[in-house]
Amino acid sequence: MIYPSPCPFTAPITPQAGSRIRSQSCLVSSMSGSDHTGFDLCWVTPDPGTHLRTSLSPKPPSNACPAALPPPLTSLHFDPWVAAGGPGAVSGAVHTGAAQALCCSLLCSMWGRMRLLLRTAELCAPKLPVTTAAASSGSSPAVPMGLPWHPARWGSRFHVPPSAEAVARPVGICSMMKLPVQDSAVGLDAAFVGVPLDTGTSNRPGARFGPRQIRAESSLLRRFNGSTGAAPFDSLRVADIGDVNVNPYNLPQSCRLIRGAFQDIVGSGCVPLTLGGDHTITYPILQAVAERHGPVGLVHVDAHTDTADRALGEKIYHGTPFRRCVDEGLLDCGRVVQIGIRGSSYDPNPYKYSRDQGFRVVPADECWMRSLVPLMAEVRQQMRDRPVYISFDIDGVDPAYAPGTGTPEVAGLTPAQALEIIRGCKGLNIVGCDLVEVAPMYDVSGNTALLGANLLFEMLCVLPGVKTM
Ligand SMILES: [Mn+2]
Repeated sequence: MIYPSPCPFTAPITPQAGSRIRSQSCLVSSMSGSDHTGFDLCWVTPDPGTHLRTSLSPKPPSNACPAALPPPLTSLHFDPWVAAGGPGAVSGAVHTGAAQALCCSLLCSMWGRMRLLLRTAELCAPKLPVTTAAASSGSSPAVPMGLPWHPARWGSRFHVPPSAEAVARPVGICSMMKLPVQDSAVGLDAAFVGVPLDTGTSNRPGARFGPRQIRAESSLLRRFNGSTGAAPFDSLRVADIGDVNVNPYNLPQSCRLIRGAFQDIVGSGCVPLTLGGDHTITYPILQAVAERHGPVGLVHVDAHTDTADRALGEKIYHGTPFRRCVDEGLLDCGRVVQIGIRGSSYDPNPYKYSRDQGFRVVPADECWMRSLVPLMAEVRQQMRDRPVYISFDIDGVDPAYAPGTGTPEVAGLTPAQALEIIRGCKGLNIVGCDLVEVAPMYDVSGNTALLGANLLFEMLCVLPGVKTM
């Protein structure tokens, strides 16, 4: 519901501005630096189910307010669905397409006015049913322009990404596939979760921004996998559960935080699909996964084996996760395959450690100009029906396709081979997946993050229980 200009900030904004500004808004604090008035808001958009309660409500930690923000640009939108449906957690809701309106003093001074308007919004919120045609066809319901939308299931029993036939692509909170955001994995079969940590990076940093960029590019993804027929959102309850609150100043502590977060996720019976982050994060994730499932098989796609013992005296960084996993007995070593390995090395026999553990190492040059479908048939035999984890380092793919990463190596896999690998995992007992090492700033095209988003969707499509239409 769009109110006619209750404030003087009415200049139009471009459709793309919203997600970009949201991405940058992590820098903004909760308190106005000038009058120290707190606010308690939830940023919402009027599309179904995509509201974000956890990141800004209740009050986020605060320090300074940015000194100067560009001029605010938008009119106010109120979403009566959130106002009516979530007043316990959210005392009000406001959508501004522009986080310039996050200019704290502006919000603080406007808050009384907003509350008044929200009460009005609650009173006049209409109920919009999903149409019968939509429920039977799976297509999007017709939604009258200018009215708020209720959280429709788009014909499924579960959460479904909104179709761009009814909700414009740039509309909505920037969650993975614009799925609803929840603050825990309870009740979910699978969850997208970000781990924005890159303190373990050895070369170019930046993977801490991977989750945000992957989410942004994922707005292009649609609900069905047209190639395989997979219908994950008609099969599983899926949501985005936000990010692990890592400490970029303290890598060991971050590992403990990640382990704890994933103990909760897998403990609730949910399969995590993780948006990295550098590859360090797979070590604490596998600690939590193995705690529940026992030593797991591993399908590991990467340019590097990530089995170094230490660097500069440190045993934890993004070159060591699988050595640490072996040390702690987290892997069923006869059921580990490493695909796409290549590049120069410090050791004349760089795969010796892996092979001594019983891993199968498939160097990239054995994959060149071949279909990997036969390889994956062998991998399925190797994995049998026991628990398997998929860890996909985007640098396994050639830097021509995925330049946005920290340690690129030439002559890697193609995106088509990456799809063959993941689709070849269908039928395996997959208990978790990650997609790591996307560092968006080295790829102005966004293609690396777009590929990462697609690979995560493909992982979702091969999870146990996903039906084929
Ligand atoms: Mn790696």
